[in-house]
Amino acid sequence: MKFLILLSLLVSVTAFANTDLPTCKNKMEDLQINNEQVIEWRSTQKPKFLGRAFIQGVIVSEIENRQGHVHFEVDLDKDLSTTNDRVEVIYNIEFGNLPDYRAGDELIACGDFIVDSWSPMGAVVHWLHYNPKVKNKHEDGFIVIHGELAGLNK
Ligand SMILES: [Ca+2]
Repeated sequence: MKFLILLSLLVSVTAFANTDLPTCKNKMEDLQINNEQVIEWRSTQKPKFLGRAFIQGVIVSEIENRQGHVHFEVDLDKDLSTTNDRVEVIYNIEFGNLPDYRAGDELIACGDFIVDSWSPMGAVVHWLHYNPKVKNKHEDGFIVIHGELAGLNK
């Protein structure tokens, strides 16, 4: 009986987390969270490599906040003692304000991944917003911080 209660709790938590998220598209495919793929790209791909990222991690710190762009250091395995799984996440506030945030908050991001030797983390996830251009095809992205969605304000 205890097991069943625990199981139903787990199922409801998981369902809540998934139903609230918009779909993260990669061409025709619906992406699932791909932290492991992103961590592998980060360590194996060359600068300027491009991929599609749907990540879930925790905010370590705000690296900078200027010219309308907020830069986060995000840890993808949520173990703050390891740093080889971190990426820089950049959000343009032109596409909607972020909720209040602080270190330790959960951050989910759907956008473009790029290996970037200028980044302190060596890798960036950006383009976390809808596509403002009709002619230029690009998948929509978004950002979610402790459950609050941003990036899709049109
Ligand atoms: Ca870590």
